[in-house]
Formats: sequence, structure tokens, C-alpha cells
Amino acid sequence: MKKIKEVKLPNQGRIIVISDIHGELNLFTNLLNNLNLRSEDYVIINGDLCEKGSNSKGTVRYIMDLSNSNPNVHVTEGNCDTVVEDLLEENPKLMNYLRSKKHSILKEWLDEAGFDLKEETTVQEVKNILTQHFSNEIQWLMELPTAIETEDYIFVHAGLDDKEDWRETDRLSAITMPAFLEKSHRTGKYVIVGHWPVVNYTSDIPSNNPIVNQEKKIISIDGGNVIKSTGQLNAFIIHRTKNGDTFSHIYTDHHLYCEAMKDFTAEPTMSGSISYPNYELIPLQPSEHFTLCRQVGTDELLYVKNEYIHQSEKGTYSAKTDISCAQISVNIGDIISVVDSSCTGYDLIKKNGEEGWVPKGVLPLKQRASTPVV
Ligand SMILES: [Mn+2]
Repeated sequence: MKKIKEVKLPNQGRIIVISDIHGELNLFTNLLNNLNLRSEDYVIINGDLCEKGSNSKGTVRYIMDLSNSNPNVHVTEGNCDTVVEDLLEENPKLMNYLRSKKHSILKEWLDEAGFDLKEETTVQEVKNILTQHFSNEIQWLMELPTAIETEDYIFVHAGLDDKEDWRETDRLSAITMPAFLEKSHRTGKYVIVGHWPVVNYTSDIPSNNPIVNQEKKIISIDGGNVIKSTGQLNAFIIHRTKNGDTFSHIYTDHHLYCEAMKDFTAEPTMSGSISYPNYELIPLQPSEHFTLCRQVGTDELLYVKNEYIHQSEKGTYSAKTDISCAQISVNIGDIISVVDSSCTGYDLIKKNGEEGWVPKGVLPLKQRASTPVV
């Protein structure tokens, strides 16, 4: 990769890392408010500012202004941000992308310029219009570094190759490689990445919270915002002190929060989760609310909520979507959010970034009418 930016971090204070905002400007500004951002804080935006969410152009404009006015704000590129590169290179595939995707910064910009995408519109036309109106944003996105290197950390959107010199990592790999936490690197520094929703890595209770792997020196922070129905936007916080660095995080999401009305102790055998692409199931033991199933792709035994099991016309079974198979313990007064209250016997909730089932009666009555995720 060619675009590497060196940044000197202060030895004390907060370094805040946020990735995969995907056009969710409201969540991002909420998160900044909840952080009580101070002028001495450093902020790293680690790629995928735009696409998928509803306000990509607002998000890019906001972060561009923030980084232009605040020397402590630094931004890396994500694979989704390279949509402007496809535009400048007149990639013919871009027109299909624009016609099939609901949300894209290019569509929002075309709207703002008052241009209707027609069947016969060419990529050259789109490029001409957008480079006339949005050259500042396009140039700013094009110049984003692929990685930011500091004394102790490397910030990159997706990951690095396990090479003697990590700088030899191909740029495309650095912004697209899947599941970096399952790989390794030899940089000697902590590598902080987004891109791959952390819930894909978790086993017992599905969790969207950042994962710090001290052995591998990898920190994975993508809370699955927009990509996962129960996802969240994480702010990973590095606290720099004289005695070394410590880590914490906060998050925001779109869910409704309330207080738990009663205690519940989870059944420990009810754990695990189903995530794409391992949806295929073999039901072994049905019961009123959950069916014990064998997950074909992993050979794991999971209790799957009956409403989330689909039977095909051929008679095979699969999960309808990513779903937690864990129960979750709660105490009266815990702050929890409602994910799905439309099933029999149990409600799906989120607590401290973790997703699981609790029996009816834990949620206050007025919270039980939320929209199901399926
Ligand atoms: Mn990405």
C-alpha cells in the first residue's frame, strides 16, 4: 500500500476509534455527544464512512469538516469509500451498483444536484455531474490514507498481511480482507480494524462489543451497525496514561431502551448463535418455544426459537436470519433494549451489547409492541 499516514499520539489522554459509520450520521453525532468530546481527544475514523445507511453525504461532509477543522481527527479509507474511485475511473459496473443499491452517496449527490438516474444514463454522465458539484468531497475521499501508523498502533480498515514488512500489504487486501481476527500479523504493534462485524466471531452469547486479542495484538471494533439488525456503532477508547494504555468502549444503536422488570437467570446450555452463511438446520427435538437443532455447517447443537426456523417446500429447515440462541441473565433495573417481542414465551433483548432471550415479563408491558426483526 502506498498511502500510509504517520501520526504522533500524545502519551496521555483519550484516543477514540470509530469505524463503519455507513452513513448513520445521527448515531455518529449521538456517540460523539455521549463521549463528551474534548479538544485534546484524538479521534480516528477507521473507514467505511458511507454506503448502506441513509445519510452518506451528510456523514462524509460532517467528518470532512471535522478533520479539516480539528488537527486531532484522522480518517482512513474503507472499501465502501472507494466508490468515488470507481466513479473517477468510470468503472462500468458502477451503474449496476447504483441501480441495485438503495443507499449510496453517489445517489444522494445526484439527488442533490437534481439529476434523475435513467435507463440510458452512462457512468461518464454521472461522473461529469458529480465532479462538477462535489469535487471537494470526492478529492478528500480519494486522498484518505489506507493506514495510519503511530508508535504503538496501526489503524487500517480491514487488516494486514502476515509479512515481514506490513507495508507490503496490497491496498485492496487492507480494506477488504475478511475475518482479520482469525489471521495474524508481525507488526509488533496493536492493529485496530473495523470491516468485519465482531458478532461473527463470538460464540457463547452473541456480542457486538469490540474484541481485544492481546496475544495476536488485534483489536476488532465493528459493531455491525446497519449490516446487522441488532448491530451498534462502537467507540473504542484508548486511555493513554503514564502506567500504560487501558481500553474501554461505549456504543449507540437504534433500539428502544428500558429497565428490566424482574430477575432472570439464563440456562447455560442455551448459548451460541446462528450467523450467515450457516443457516441450514436439522431439527432434533422440538418443544413449545425452542427446538434443539444441529447446525449443518458447524455441527453444533443449538436451541433455535421456533419462529426463526423456516421449512422449505422440499422439507429442509433453515434459520430465517442471524439469530441468538442464547439466554441472557438480567437483574431488575438493568438497562435493556427490545429486539423482538413478537414471539411466544420469550423476548429477544440486548444488554451491554449482547443479544439473547428472556422470558415474557422481563420487559415492561409498553415495550412489548416493537417491530420484529424477521
Ligand atoms: Mn468495510
